[in-house]
Amino acid sequence: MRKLEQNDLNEIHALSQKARAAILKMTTLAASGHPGGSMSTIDYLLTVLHMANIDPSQPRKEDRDLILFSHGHVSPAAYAALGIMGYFDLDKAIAQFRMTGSIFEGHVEPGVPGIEWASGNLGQGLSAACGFALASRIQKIERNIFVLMGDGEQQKGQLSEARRFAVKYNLNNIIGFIDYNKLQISGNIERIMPQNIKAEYEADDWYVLEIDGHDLQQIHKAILEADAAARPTVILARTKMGKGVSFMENKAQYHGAALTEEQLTQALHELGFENDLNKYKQLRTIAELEKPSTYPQPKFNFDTGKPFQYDEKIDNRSAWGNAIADIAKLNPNSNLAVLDNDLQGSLKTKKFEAEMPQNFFECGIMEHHTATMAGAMSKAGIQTFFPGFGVFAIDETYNMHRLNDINHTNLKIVTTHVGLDVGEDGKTHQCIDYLGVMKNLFHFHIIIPADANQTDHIVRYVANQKGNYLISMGRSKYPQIKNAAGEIYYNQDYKFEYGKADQLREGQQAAILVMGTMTTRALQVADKLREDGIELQVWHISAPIHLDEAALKTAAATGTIFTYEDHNVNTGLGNCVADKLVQMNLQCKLFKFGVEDYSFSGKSAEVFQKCGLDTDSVYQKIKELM
Ligand SMILES: Cc1ncc(C[n+]2csc(CCOP(=O)(O)OP(=O)(O)O)c2C)c(N)n1
Repeated sequence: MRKLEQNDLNEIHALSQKARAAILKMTTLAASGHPGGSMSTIDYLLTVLHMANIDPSQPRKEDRDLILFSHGHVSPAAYAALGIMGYFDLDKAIAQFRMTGSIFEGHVEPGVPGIEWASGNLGQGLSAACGFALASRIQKIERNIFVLMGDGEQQKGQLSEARRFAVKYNLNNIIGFIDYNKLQISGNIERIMPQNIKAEYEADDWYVLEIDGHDLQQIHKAILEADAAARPTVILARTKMGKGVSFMENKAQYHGAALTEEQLTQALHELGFENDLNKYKQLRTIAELEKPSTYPQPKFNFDTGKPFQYDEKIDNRSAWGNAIADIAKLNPNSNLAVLDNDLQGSLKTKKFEAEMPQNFFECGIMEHHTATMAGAMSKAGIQTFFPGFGVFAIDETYNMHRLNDINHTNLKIVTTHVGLDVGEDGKTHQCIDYLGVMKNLFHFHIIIPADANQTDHIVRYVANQKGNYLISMGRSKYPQIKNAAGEIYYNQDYKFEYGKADQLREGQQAAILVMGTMTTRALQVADKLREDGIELQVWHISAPIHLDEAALKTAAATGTIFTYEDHNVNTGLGNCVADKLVQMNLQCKLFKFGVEDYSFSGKSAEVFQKCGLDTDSVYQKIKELM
């Protein structure tokens, strides 16, 4: 950490006044934004930028310290400070703030040089810091990770999850700052939600320093102390919202309100500047938008070995556990990690832990934290697998994955217990919306393996992919899928291709489209109908949001498509197929068999029967419809 002299502090003081002027100008120009918290944050932000190991001319240099903004609404402070440090032209940031198409968005985005992580959904930054810290440890990069947070933000529960994690795994290179201005949108933090922030961090065994957040000497000293501390440290910086402009100070209304042009003139005068807003108005009309800064992409090059082949009845989750352990064995000391939320036995990750104990992280029942942390680790270049039951790793954590997706992470989510196939746990544990929920995230690939053999191929395939992937599977043991000749379909010669549908049976009278472990049932239905002389095509759709057009054409040419799934019938495979049929202008009848309400707690076979989704019911329905 760079030590500063008095003349450095004097310079930072002058720069912070300039930054305050920039914050006010950009928010007035955009007629929106968050000047209040930006002005309380700016003194310690500029001090951090002067002390950290960073180089504005190489914003993504490998061993840089990382500075994360958890309270992404202080984007004016971020842009003002980074512009002043030379990451980009400050005038452009002022002129382009919140302009449509500009990188200087309302909440921080990694398209801006110097920004590491998009935020705006409060409460997630500390988890992201943990993810970057774990990644640095695995990659053997020594660095500090600063994370800047609000005080109102401390009300979010995910922060307490992150605090515990940071202490459990000794993430001593995390230095948190809390902008303790005592105000949030609707007024005083004590009135909105009483909380003893200091005591909470101390109770979780953090090292806590409390300082005057506008006193540069105190800030400097606290950062040095935090750097030397053998524990994760948080600096509670007592500040004033709107600091530096008399009529803005300690006024909650300036949390999220820009000054009028008259107010701006007065405020700039107090700060010692002229109002030159007209210059920026002009720049805004002729602005050539800054191009987004690129973020280093990881290169995954794991030895993925040889696929296992299963002949017996086995569950997909065991196949996933075996495959990931095999990859770990073949790639010791690599950038591969697996996380857990107290479900290791069910999720079959014990073999992975035995192979790679240092890269297995037990995160407790803290899924929100884990989802964000996993995203950050993956962005930093660790091939991160986040396994969980569908209801926890998808439904519970959807918003974290949404922010991960916005951050262009490389996350690999592996969910088990999707569909009705969860044993007797009942409706709370039946994730019947995994596809409907996750297909909203534009950069996710969704893969639903048919059996254990295909699961093995898919896990090995995904291990070398960039970007976000979801692999979803049920709980039970199923026989391995066979072709019409009775041979294993997904054998060792099979090659998984994302988006390619697998034709498992031929037929001309109709087609059944199915995904995941429902494939076994669909084959039973088709084989029974064949005995009655009704010949159905059976297609396994492993990538329902990237449907195979050729397969759909062939299926539609029969005149009738049945979709068969243990997913919510309104948002699942049937709807993906319906959409695509219309887009491709294919005409045929479409019948959707799926889950029509929250279901029952019982033995899988009985649950399927009660929902009308067992093979006998579907066989009967198809016979009636043909
Ligand atoms: C999860 C979440 N809930 C609500 C909001 C809306 N919101 C934006 S800022 C804010 C208040 C934050 O207060 P604080 O952390 O004290 O920041 P300051 O007012 O000091 O800038 C709220 C509720 C949000 N961005 N994220």
